[in-house]
Amino acid sequence: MSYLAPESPPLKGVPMTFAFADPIDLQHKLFARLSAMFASEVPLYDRSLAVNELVNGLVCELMTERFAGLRVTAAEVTRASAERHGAIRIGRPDEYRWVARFFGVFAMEPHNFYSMTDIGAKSQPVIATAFRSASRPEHRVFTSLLVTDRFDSATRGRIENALAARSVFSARAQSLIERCEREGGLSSADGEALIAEACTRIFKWTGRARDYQLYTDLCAAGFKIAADIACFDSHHLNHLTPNTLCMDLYTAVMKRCFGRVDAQHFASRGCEVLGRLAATADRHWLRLHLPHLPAATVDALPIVSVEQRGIDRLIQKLQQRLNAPEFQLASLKNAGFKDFTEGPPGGTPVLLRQDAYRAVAESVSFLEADGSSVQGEHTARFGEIEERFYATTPAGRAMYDTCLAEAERSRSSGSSEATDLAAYERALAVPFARIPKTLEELVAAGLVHAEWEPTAKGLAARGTIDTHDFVELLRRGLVRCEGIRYEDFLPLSAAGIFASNLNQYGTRAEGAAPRTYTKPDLEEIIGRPIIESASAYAMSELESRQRTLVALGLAT
Ligand code: OOG
Ligand code: NI
Repeated sequence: MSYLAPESPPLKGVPMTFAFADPIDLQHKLFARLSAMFASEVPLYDRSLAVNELVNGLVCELMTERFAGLRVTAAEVTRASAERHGAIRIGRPDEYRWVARFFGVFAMEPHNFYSMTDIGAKSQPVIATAFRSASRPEHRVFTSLLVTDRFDSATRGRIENALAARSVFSARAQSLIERCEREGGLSSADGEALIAEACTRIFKWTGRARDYQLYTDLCAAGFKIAADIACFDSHHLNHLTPNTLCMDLYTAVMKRCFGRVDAQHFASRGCEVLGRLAATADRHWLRLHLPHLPAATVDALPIVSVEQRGIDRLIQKLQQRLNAPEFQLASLKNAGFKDFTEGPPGGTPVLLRQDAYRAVAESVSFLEADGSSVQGEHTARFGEIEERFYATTPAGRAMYDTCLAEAERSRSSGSSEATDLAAYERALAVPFARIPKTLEELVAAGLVHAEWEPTAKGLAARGTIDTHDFVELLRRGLVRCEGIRYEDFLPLSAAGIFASNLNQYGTRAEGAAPRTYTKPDLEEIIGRPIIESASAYAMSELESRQRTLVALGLAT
């Protein structure tokens, strides 16, 4: 797909009209290439993609049993599995601005300001935003910036010194970005050239670092995150996180692949998880997880109850597939899987759930100032997975935060869930019981955002409707709604992930007077405004309500 540049000024030597590549197409190419790059760098990631696609395929198969007449093609499973987010950590503000300009070429704008500096025990010396498209958010990159004033002045000086030496964006990459900004787009060839810069230089893991002494000093002082940034010479991807259609099944499969649970234990967990999904997945679940399915198609599908036999058969099929050599992850170097999933418990469809296999030690060659090199190891890159649910309203978010805090409190009061998954899930379910489990209830309680539209029945009743209340309109079948998917991040979940793979719970500020960073500080560094996604979700809901009222003759 391509479109003509709007009123491009005729440039010398450039044809009067020329086609720019569609930035969203370029974005898909960029992420497919980055994923291939990361898969060749990290064997476990490559295998986890295969696990994810296998699990997603099985979930879709379950859905074809639950929704009579539903068909999901292999290509659709691949597409649902290809959505992903990345995470990178940047050292200098000027580098950060280049990264923002780079993502601008791919129609990815900064969304939300996250400060990890003030979140209690889990704090890290970074601030961040996430780059994604506002309207087609299939790929995102959580991009952190190290804030060096959190360190004592000697350490700060050493970090800044190390960072000053590197240049991650080549002159070629810079000029392609400048051309895109100047001309309003890039040709396919230039887009390809910039993607090549990304995959061969900017985000590539080189296995090379500098200054072993600084590296070991930073790690010993508890600043692993700073070591991960300051001693390396690229913005290497920390992780690339695919999207799962069923978190609990994915984690169960991964634990089996790592040899942490045996086939029998897996079978019972698998049946439990699939049984729960088979019993609860409604049309909203389907639209949320497979958004390419048109609403009218989904509405026309009769829901049938799936028998236990059907579930057992699916799990048996999965077990057979998992015997293939490519799923024997225990034979690869690994550090196992996290014990528990971050976020709400399964079946509470708000925000997002995340989990991960732990970071593996990778060998690194440190180049010293005298030209010699030292062999070392670095443990930072891990394998995250996520499942996305509905965007909360401010009231929903407050309730989520309260539930999570309560869950944390009961966890730290020493109950026995250390490694017992069943006990952990029971304990987590208690505080979260007050969050409803279906979209209709969540919407009625004002906890999540939805997009509204009139039904045929509503349009037929135009002129006779006596209420503006959407919950009542919904009850009467005059309108329908679809939950808005949460496309952003959660600092506490992120902090849990940082903590588990840095093997370090958090870091204290040691700077004399560490400042508080705000959104305008990061906007100044980036040179463009950061979009507040909470307002964007609220605005889409409001606009859909207004359109619906007009269509029903209740507003003009
Ligand atoms: C980023 C952590 C944030 C997430 O999924 O919440 C993140 C990092 O580890 O650099 O990726
Ligand atoms: Ni992540």
